[in-house]
Amino acid sequence: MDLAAFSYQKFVQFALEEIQPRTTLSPRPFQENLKDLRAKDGNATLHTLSFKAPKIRHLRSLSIEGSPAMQVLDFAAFPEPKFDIPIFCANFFTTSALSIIVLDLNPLYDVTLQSDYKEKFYRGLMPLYQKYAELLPWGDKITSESLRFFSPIVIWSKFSLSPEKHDVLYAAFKDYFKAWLVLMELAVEAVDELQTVCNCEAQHKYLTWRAGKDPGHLLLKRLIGENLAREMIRHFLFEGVDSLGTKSFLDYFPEYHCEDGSINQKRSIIGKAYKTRPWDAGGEFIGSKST
Ligand code: BLA
Repeated sequence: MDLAAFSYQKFVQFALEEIQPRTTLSPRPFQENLKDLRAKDGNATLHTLSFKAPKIRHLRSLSIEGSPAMQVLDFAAFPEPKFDIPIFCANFFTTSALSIIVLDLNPLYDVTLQSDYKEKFYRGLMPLYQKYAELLPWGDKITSESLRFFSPIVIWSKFSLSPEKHDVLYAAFKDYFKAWLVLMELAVEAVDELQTVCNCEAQHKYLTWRAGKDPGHLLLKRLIGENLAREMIRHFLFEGVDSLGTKSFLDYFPEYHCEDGSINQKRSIIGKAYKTRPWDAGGEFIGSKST
């Protein structure tokens, strides 16, 4: 597919139009130097948007329109910690040869361990994933480190983009975002202060993981340079990583500890991967790892 005619902008447009009647979005100020950027190669452009709302701590979007043919969307919505709603996550990396797709309502709590959280948010949403199971099939091996941040409805897929696939992905994005909006609208504030503390830590753990290990970092560094990429990651994409909690990457993920005290550069330490979808149609975890 010719990527020149293709863009993720309409995904972002849809999300903003859909959310506006449902809450009050206000722009969230962020560093001037992270606003719309041009990559060092002079070709790719980066577009950023950032908002907050009463139940949403941070709704932000980074889209990259690149050359040679590359399109990226990293769109996420992080709830206020008083609400235990999942994190909306649309993460699409597309070149003319391959698209790598993660679309999910990322759980705050590991659903393989906390079945109450899974029941609360995902049981009713299983038909949503089933709608796309065949059209956007499991994208082969995914590390167990990433999997623990995914829900039973995750769309994890890899394919070479065609106009048909693009339409399916757009439909899936719309459905998933609408489903997330319903959860957001229904959410009631935690009455228990301890619940808020737990939600806050869970979100901080997620931000710490992605600020430390997101697979896009290398390319981002290549596009805008090491320093700006670091600022983009910590002050924009995963903003909150330095303020929502005080634990460090190694506090949450001690298995990455190197003898000299540094963080192991590898993305996966456990070295296990899920080659097939590890949940059944009802959302039960059925495992089946491969190394
Ligand atoms: C690849 N991005 C990936 C992969 C995943 C994700 C699973 C496949 C490689 C892997 O399994 O590690 C996304 N991983 C996630 C998400 C979570 C997670 C969303 O654990 C959530 C918990 N991606 C971006 C941006 C860029 C980008 C901004 O968000 C580029 C600027 C690129 N993603 C990107 C690239 C790859 C990738 C280049 C392939 C790189 C590789 O596999 O090493």
